[in-house]
Amino acid sequence: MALCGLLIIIGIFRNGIYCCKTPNDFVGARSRGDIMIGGLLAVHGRMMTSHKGYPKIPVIESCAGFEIQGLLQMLAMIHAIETINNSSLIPGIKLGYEIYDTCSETRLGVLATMRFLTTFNSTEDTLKFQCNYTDNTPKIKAVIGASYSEVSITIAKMLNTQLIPQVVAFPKKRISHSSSAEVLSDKLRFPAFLRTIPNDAHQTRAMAKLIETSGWNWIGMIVMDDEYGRSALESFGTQTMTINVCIAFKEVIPAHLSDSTIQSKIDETVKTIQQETRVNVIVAFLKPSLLIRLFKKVLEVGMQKTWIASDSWSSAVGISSIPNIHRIGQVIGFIFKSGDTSSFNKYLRDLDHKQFEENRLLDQYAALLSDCPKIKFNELYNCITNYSKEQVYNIKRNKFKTLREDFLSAMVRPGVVYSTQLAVTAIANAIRHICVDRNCANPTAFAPWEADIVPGNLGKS
Ligand SMILES: *[C@@H]1O[C@H](CO)[C@@H](O)[C@H](O)[C@H]1NC(C)=O
Ligand SMILES: *[C@@H]1O[C@H](CO)[C@@H](O)[C@H](O)[C@H]1NC(C)=O
Ligand SMILES: *[C@@H]1O[C@H](CO)[C@@H](O)[C@H](O)[C@H]1NC(C)=O
Ligand SMILES: *[C@@H]1O[C@H](CO)[C@@H](O)[C@H](O)[C@H]1NC(C)=O
Ligand SMILES: CC(=O)N[C@H]1CO[C@H](CO)[C@@H](O)[C@@H]1O
Repeated sequence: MALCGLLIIIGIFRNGIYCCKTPNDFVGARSRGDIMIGGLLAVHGRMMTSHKGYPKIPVIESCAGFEIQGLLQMLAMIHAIETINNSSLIPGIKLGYEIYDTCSETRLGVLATMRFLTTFNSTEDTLKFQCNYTDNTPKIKAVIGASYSEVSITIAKMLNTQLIPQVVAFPKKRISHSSSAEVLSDKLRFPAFLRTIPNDAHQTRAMAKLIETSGWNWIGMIVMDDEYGRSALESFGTQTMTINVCIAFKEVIPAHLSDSTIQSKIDETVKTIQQETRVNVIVAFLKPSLLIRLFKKVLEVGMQKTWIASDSWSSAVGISSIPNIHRIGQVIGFIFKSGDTSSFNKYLRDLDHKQFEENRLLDQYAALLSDCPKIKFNELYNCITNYSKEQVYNIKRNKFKTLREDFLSAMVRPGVVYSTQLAVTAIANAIRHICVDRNCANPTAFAPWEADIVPGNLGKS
């Protein structure tokens, strides 16, 4: 599909960007198996039409804003499935997967779900209308996703038509929809729904507990201006209401790196910290790239504080490698409890495009990487997510040599990996249970609704 690159350039001047020519172009990653698991992940931040507000014609366009965390979650899902295949958990059965990128949009989530509901192995994607789906065999037996709750809720309603189990691993939040996430806990409306989330409230509660037991009663808070930061602000505010703590300042820093006011906002924040001399403890919910800039300024003015790190930066290599970083004072980091992710890290180190039957998302990443010859991780990160690079879509596999496994490893958030592993394991255990007395190599051996998925050991911070 080298032609596609050309089409894109022409496309920009015409109606938009379409690189999904056949339904299979829409698949993010696939490996065939006896039992297929669907995945709906946000590997891009948005669709191209989002600039212009709304789509004008009903086609699937390319997506923009590549998200490394989404890619890593996809790899974690694949790794977990391969691990189960290689183990003796479900003897004689190969689990397969079909993963789609929702580009963080409901519309693509719905389209992918329509495909999940089509009949297994049908050559044309036929979606059957029936009065009784008891014996139906759709393409997949269970779905992992979606990342955003508004997408999850919509697809949950579609999957419910056949009572297909859905497990959400590590959802992302948009603040305006934060309450809707609770809706999904409603078993009556969402009977086949399960989550393996370390709820964010666990983290803010743990922080509040630390602050209370340490007797710190003046603290400051810095968050970024997105759903992650704002929901932390809200949740932390609620947690501290019951304890004797005063939040002296709440600074909000723009989340988008293209925002030209970031540096002045950071300078202002550092000034506020200097002026609030009573405050020695600062809680920060920011992404690593913003903290790097903040800490450089803190080092410049030379002050020492106690910093409480959220999961977004507590294990970021880019921060711990800032020269003289120890001079900022003490850092206490929180991460979500996670199982052993060393096997995933090893998997990343040995990653190779060729090992995959079909993985467009990894190919896209490799293509973006080849255009970003940056050394420093945060520069590489910015370059890859940079919106101007969105033109890369269908590219020739194996054309690009490196996957920068070191960079991928540095970006791993153990909580995301762990909850994805839990989601896959919960599904696999339900399948194992069913397959004890049936020949599951036959896809009609059981219907999705028969899988009784129960949560395993859920993570907490
Ligand atoms: C599964 O086994 C294959 C073949 O032995 C190996 O190449 C692969 O790395 C294994 N995958 C995992 C996740 O253990
Ligand atoms: C699914 O389709 C493939 C290719 O058409 C075929 O080889 C395979 O046997 C089919 N599987 C089932 C279970 O029908
Ligand atoms: C639905 O189909 C199943 C299997 O064919 C059958 O056992 C069941 O009685 C049907 N239910 C209704 C309400 O028709
Ligand atoms: C994004 O790309 C544009 C054009 O290639 C460049 O000018 C800009 O500096 C880049 N932004 C980031 C954050 O890397
Ligand atoms: C037992 C079995 O089928 N194992 C397979 C699981 O999946 C991986 C990756 O797709 C294969 O390499 C294994 O052979």
